[in-house]
Amino acid sequence: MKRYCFAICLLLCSSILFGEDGYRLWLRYDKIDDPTLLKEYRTAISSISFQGSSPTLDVAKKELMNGLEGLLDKKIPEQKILVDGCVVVGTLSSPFFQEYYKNDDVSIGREGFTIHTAKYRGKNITLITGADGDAGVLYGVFQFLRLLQTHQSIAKISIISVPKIQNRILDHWDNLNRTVERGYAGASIWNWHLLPGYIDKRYVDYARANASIGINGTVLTNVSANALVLTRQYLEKVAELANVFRPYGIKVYLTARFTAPIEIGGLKTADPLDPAVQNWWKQKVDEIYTYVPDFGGFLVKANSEGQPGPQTYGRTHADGANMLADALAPHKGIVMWRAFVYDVRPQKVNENFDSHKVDSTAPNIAASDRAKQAYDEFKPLDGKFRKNVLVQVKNGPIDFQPREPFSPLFGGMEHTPLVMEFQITQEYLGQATNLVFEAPLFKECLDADTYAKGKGSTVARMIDGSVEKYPTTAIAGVSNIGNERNWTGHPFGQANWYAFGRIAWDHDLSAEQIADEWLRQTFSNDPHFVASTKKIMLMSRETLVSYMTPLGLHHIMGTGHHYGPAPWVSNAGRADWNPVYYHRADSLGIGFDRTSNGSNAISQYSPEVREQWDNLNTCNEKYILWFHHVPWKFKMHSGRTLWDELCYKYYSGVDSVRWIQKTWNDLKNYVDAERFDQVKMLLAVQEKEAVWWRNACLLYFQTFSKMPIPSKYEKPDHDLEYYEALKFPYAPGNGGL
Ligand code: GCV
Repeated sequence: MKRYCFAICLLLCSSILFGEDGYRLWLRYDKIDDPTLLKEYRTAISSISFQGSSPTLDVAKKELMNGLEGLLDKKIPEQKILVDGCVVVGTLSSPFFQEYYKNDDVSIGREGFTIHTAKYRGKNITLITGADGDAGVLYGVFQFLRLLQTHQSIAKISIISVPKIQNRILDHWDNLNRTVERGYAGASIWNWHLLPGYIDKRYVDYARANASIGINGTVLTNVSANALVLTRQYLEKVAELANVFRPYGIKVYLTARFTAPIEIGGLKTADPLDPAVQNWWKQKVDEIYTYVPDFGGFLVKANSEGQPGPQTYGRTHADGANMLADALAPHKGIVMWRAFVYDVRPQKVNENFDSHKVDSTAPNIAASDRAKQAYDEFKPLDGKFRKNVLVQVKNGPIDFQPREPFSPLFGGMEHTPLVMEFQITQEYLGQATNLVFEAPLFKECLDADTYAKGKGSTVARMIDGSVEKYPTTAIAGVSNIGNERNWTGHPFGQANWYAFGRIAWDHDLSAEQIADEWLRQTFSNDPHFVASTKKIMLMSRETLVSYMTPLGLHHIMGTGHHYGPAPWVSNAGRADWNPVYYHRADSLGIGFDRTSNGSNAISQYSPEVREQWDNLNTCNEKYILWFHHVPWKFKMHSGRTLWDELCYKYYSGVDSVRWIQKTWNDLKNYVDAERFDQVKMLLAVQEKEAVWWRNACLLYFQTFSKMPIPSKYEKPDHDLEYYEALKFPYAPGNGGL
């Protein structure tokens, strides 16, 4: 009896310990549940042989051994001599691979890898080879484990994989007090107070997860920066994190507050042309490198949303960036200088702008276009930056909206390498309650053709150095990670972290493939489960666009916290913080006229793009209200009037959420209870929020269109006043504001 109770206790404890709480992300390494495949894998993998040792090779070995032990449910021994089924792993320069490849030219760059099967000296073996920096080996190991986790055949492998972009970086908007700006997954994972003495196991798992998808850089701190992180007290903490990440091929970067020389350096100015300021930064950078010898460099938000910058001293963004670049250059560090600027300085305004006949119902709006400012400020600086400066540009011209056209800067800066900045955290995409798979959003932007150097000059090719050869290329994603047990709050938020890494490595991967591999590793390889859930993921972004901001609408969310709809807001601190500024609904129509008759933002694009979007009849309808002020009765491609189309979109968005809910419910038997219930509850919240967005927006826009919501649709269950009165004083994500 005693023994029986003990066994039950053990069973309970192990299920508590290893419950599917999401902590293991996509690196679960559970036993292969297909007996035939398990047998095949066990035959093909009998032992491993690591050629050499280094901190990176050692973590690669540990990962491979742990992974194989879990997946194959048996310990795989190390072997010194070559036997059938041996997995031989090492860098190209190791004696084994030198001899194996002899004079072959293996082009895998600095971080690439190859995996292939071969018959060598009479033995059937698998070879995983990386470039000499070692990280390639680690990436190869993770790819090999991915093949097993996604149930691929490993009988004949022939893979060469080289990242298309050099620096693949997560940007944390984490503050030193552990709040996370636009973070919805708990507190910051960096426990600054306990560092440097206490190394949370999560730091290692963070590094493993990033390395598994090829992320090789992390900006630890918020772009709205705190100079304290540059003090010795904090640099000691930063150094410890860098030590944890180094074996995983991950470099640490920091955000530089422009006025740090004043705030922590005791200087009277932060003017970038002042020699004392330049010297201060030089010494500060030298000091940082004594703590972190492979420090990556700085990310800077300057003269934007209250952050100080060179313009504060009458200097340009180039003056500011170059000063930091000069300090970093001797150490091979880089500056990522953000183009997300919309300062209060007066802007050039097209005389015709706002001249469309607005009537008295039109809200009072400023005659400017925030969508133009980044280009207007940075285009004249093209070619004026040092070689180690990259300008970091958000994917769209405004601010990570559910849908934006690509930023015109991607086609406009011929002489300056650009960093693509995506937002993984779902500030405007339902935060941590909505299931939204972002790969389609990333791909839509990267695959868009800028025509800057003729057809095929896609955004991806403009940043990856294939159109212009740049010494450095980079892509960044604003992290959605927090200290919640499952890292991202919503279990499907993990897919966006995963998708960012995979796309940063290879922007030619399809959203479908990424969803497929993430699902297989994170949940199950069951074909029915994978097919159904993949469908959910692939439709989820378009679904959200439909119930939030269809047809090119944008920036109509709640003020400050950005939670929920608030298209009626017209009293925010600046004109361009107001939703009414962006949708411009009046009795004649709705949408922001950015054509040549309007703000002329369209002029910032290449002629081929301009031609398409400038004309109301040829403009892709997904951007129509981004570029045009469209009459309510305008006939859309569907044959519906604009107003009816808007109703159709909002209603179909809600219908799709309901379809997703139903599809998920039918998958109960395929998913562990914990994550099934979590997602089910969150989908119920999402459905409510979708209905809220739909009703609030349609009721508000109806006050201008004066047209009925077609009777076939369910009626909004509240009136507009009800929605306008809703308040959310403690909505999350506002940390740092
Ligand atoms: C870090 C948006 C967000 C801000 C963020 C800013 C930026 O405006 O709402 O929270 O600040 O973008 O990217 O700098």
